[in-house]
Amino acid sequence: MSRIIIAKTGLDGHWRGTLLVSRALRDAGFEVIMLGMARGEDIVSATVDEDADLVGLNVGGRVEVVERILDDLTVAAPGVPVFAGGVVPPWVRRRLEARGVEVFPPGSKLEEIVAAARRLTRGPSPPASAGPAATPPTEDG
Ligand code: B12
Repeated sequence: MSRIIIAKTGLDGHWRGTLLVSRALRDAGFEVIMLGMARGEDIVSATVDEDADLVGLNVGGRVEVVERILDDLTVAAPGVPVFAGGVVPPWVRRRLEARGVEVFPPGSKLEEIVAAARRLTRGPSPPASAGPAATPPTEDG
C-alpha cells in the first residue's frame, strides 16, 4: 500500500483542505500519515522513517520554509515526489512548480488530487467496476 505523508507547513487556521484531501486519499486506498502542523525536520524524518512514497504539503506561511523542506527531502529521501495545495498565491505556485511540485490551489477537485497521487506513486489502482473484491474484509481484519 502506498504511503503518503500529509502536513501543514504554516500556522494559519485553514485546516479543512488538509482534512478533506487526507480523507479522499485514504478512501482511495492510500495509507495516509497525517502529521498536522509540522516543522520541516519532522516532515523530513517522518518521510524517511515511514518509508513514504509521496509527501503532500498544505502550504501556508513563507514559501522559503517549503523550499527548505524540498532541499532537505532531496538529500534525505531522494526521488520521493511532493505535491501541494492550500491558499497559494500564483507566484508561489510558479516557484514550487519550478521545483517539480504539483500544486492544487483552492477549488481543485479531490478526484484530480487522488489521480495525481496515483500517478506519482503508481498505485493503488482504482477499484474494479465489477466483480467481488479479491480479499473481502473480515470481522477481525
Ligand atoms: C473557511 C475559511 C476560514 C476558516 C478556516 C476553517 C478551517 N478549519 O479550515 C477560518 C474562519 C478559521 C478562517 C480564518 C482566516 N482566514 Co479564511 N477563509 C475561509 C474560506 C471562506 C474557505 C476556505 C476553505 O475551507 N475552503 C475549502 C477547502 C477545502 O479549500 P482549501 O483549503 O483551499 O483546500 C483545497 C486546495 O487548496 C487543495 N489542498 C489543500 N491542502 C492540500 C494539501 C495537499 C497535499 C494537496 C495535494 C492539496 C491540498 O485541495 C483542497 C480541495 O480543492 C476562504 C475563502 C474562500 N471562499 O475560499 C477564506 C480565506 C482562505 N481566508 C482568508 C483569510 C485572510 C483568513 C484570516 C487571516 C482572516 C483574519 N483576518 O483573521 C484567518 C486566518 C486565521 C489564522 N489563525 O490563520 C483569505 C486568504 C487570503 C490569502 N490569499 O492568504 C481567504 C481566501 C478569504 C479572502 N478572500 O480574503 N478562514
